[in-house]
Amino acid sequence: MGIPKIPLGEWVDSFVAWLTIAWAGFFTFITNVIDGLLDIIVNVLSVGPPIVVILILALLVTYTSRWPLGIFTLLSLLLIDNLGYWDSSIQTLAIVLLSGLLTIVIGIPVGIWCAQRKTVQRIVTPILDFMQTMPAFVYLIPAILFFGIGVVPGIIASFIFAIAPTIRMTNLGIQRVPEDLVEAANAFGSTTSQKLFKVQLPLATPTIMAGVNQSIMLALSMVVTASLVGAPGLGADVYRAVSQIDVGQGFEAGLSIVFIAIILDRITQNLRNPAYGNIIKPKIAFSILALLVVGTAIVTAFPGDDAPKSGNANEIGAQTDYEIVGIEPGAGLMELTKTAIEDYELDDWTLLEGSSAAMVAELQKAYTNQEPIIITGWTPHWMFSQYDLKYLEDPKESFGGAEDIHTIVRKGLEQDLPGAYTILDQFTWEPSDMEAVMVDVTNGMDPEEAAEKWINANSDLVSEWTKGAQAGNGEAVKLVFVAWDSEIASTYVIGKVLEQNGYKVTLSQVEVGPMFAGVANGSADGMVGAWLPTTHLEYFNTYKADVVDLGSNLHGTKNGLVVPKYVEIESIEDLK
Ligand code: PBE
Repeated sequence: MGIPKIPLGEWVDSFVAWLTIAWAGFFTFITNVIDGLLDIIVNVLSVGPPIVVILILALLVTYTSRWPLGIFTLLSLLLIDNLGYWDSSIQTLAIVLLSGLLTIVIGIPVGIWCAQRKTVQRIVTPILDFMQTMPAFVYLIPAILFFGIGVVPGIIASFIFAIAPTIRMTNLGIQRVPEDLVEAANAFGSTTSQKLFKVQLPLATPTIMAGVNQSIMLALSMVVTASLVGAPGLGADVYRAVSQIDVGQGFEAGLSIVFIAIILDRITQNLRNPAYGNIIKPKIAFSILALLVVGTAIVTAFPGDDAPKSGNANEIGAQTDYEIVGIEPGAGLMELTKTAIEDYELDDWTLLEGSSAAMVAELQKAYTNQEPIIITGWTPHWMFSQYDLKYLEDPKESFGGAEDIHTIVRKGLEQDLPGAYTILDQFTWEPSDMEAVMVDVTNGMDPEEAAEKWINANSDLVSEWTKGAQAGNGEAVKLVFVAWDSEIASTYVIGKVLEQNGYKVTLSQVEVGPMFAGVANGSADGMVGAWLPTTHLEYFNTYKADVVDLGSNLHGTKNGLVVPKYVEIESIEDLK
């Protein structure tokens, strides 16, 4: 008899669920503060034409780190602007600066406290180890529930991930202050705070700054991860490039991140001893900079003509911040939504990029609080049985009509594994079948178990798929899928059926572009999630010469904008 599984995951789940509800007010407050601060930074950075900020940054780098680096800054930022990544760069810079600021404001005091009290250090050190080694992705999950999707959970996750070096190095720097200096300060009768501010901190500053520098670099390394929950900027550009296999865009956005990293690194490293500090006193230089920043912040905070968007009081727009909650940037549904935004001239609206899971979390949160929300949705999906939802009417048919989901396999599969090929070819089911699996998975059943349960309950249908197929002998079959709830269901079911027929099946979860590319280049044997003729048309056209289309496995899907029934609009036209 084994020891039953400790329900650790469930405990964490219920704790987070409790926090989400009990602390809702607190989280809203934090969200507003961070959003507000970020807005200020973005406003300051995007005041005037890009060249102004570029010149100021170049001057700042020149001042701290000599002129060659200043020229490098000038050229690299001009290149970023030329490539079209300036706006994204500002977003990224703002996110990193804000996470950096938070790590300084919170990290340095905690570090000082650790240095002063051994007990505190003993408690904080293992917490820091935990925070740094727990994969940063994990923080995103509760962060979405607490702060919604967008930039705030990204900043919080970056902050948690990045704060450790600042705390550690502050602690270390203060402890490393030579004992005799501290004793001398004691002998002169200094108070604790005199000792701290006049002796310990000044001597520890280089070490502390090294910690801050590391924290900022770590925050920058989080930008791609943060884009999974909807944080905008260069990270989102990279994520989109991966999702769509756009090598060029990936390189350009990645290069921009590298430039920004170099610039931030040099500035923070040399802040204390500016290269030209003897020409202009650091106090004067940084006072000018601070005045400039604060001045711009104040000016931009009171824009004289804050005209309401589109001139009329669009209620639903105001309530949802003119945001439509999207999914993976590469999803066909995202392209369709962009088309819809154009067709209906919804110029004020933004489509948030993130993931299907983040979208569902956001829906769940809004639904619990009965708040308005607009999401990109599709059928078959379990959310329609879990919540009272409706599609917004689409009189312009931007989202197209009902579609089929196709099975697509690699070239040569028919010759190599005729049995597996036949099963994949004969696989076909109804939306209601798919939904049954999806509901079980949502309610916490393991997808494999849910697939098995459905197969056992539908053996007649399954035997039609396997009819005439020669059984396998342990040959490997690799299926690829995207973590859309619909595709999780179909892929696990067909995977299980193949397994029951003697194949050794692996399921790989990938992004949309890689799903098609993987089958086209033969690194995967097949997939059952190609939505045609509309949603995945572009991917299909790109790869159709290198794949075999086995036709439809399900008919009657739907894409569109979805809202809870309590939201009082009926049509996409009402968003205008
Ligand atoms: N979906 C579900 C996918 C296809 C399957 C609608 C989110 C997409 O938009 O690409």
